[in-house]
Amino acid sequence: MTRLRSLLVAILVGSGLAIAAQAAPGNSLRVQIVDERGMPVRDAVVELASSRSPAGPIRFPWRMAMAQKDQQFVPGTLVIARGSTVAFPNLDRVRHSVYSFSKPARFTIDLYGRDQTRTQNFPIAGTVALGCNIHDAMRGYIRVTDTPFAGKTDANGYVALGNIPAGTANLTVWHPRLRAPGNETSKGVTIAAGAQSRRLGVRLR
Ligand SMILES: [Cu+2]
Repeated sequence: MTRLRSLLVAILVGSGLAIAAQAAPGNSLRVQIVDERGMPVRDAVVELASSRSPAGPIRFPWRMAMAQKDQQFVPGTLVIARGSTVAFPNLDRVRHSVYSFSKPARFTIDLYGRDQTRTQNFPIAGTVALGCNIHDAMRGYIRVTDTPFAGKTDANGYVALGNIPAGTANLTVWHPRLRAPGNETSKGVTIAAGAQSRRLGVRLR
């Protein structure tokens, strides 16, 4: 009797897990970007576009901010959803400006000082290269995306995309030094159920 009861409990627990797994498929894709020599590429933006993407506003867990610190744009490369407003806090003692000549967002924010901030909205998807009128070496990039399945690679070239729909999708990789039109390359991928990983080679300048 005890054995029967434990068997019943095992069946109930097992079916419960199966139902939970069906309700939240949790397909994930871990991508590593490497260059021609097999070295990891850091700060590459990876976007997965699927026709089965969920509707509604896209929210990323990181801050929609590009600071100016030690005469650099920080974090240097920022992924945002189309329509987002980005803050540009100046954390330096010197004054900075922000400008872009890029097609998705041509704008100039005049010089502003320490502990001041300015904001800019980005209604068009694409790549926005940032500069400062005073410091020519300052370079920053905002990648404005239309998909919730996006991120940038870490120091080891890895990025993880979670809760992605199974089926066919398009994977785009962008990096400021990627040797391709628009500094980006795309390929079709098929997303299976569960966790999967891919390693993609790119050519850099
Ligand atoms: Cu500056």
